[in-house]
Amino acid sequence: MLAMKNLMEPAGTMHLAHIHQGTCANERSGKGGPAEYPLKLLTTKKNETATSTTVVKGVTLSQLFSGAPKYINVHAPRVKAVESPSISCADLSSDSAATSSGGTGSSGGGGQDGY
Ligand SMILES: [Cu+2]
Repeated sequence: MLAMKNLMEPAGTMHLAHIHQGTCANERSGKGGPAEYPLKLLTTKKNETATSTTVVKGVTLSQLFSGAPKYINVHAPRVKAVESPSISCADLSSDSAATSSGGTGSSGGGGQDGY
């Protein structure tokens, strides 16, 4: 689940959000990686928050938090049919995972990742 707050904009504003390849540092320098997994649109509510819950298919939580770097990117409101700039970014790394410590191997089997 993705939660945003203090969005200074009218209620009903919609934001695209994706999991991208790369890091937030890449994104800030204008070299963000391509979107890898789309997340549900975020729509701002009257209290300036927005949340969305997306089930990302075909990948486990541990796979998202390991391997090649990825980051969650929330975009500014879309103006045209192009990707708008990032307004919020969070790196997905094993350091930030709320899961228990573990090895780096991923066996491809069905994990028991908590969510
Ligand atoms: Cu994106």
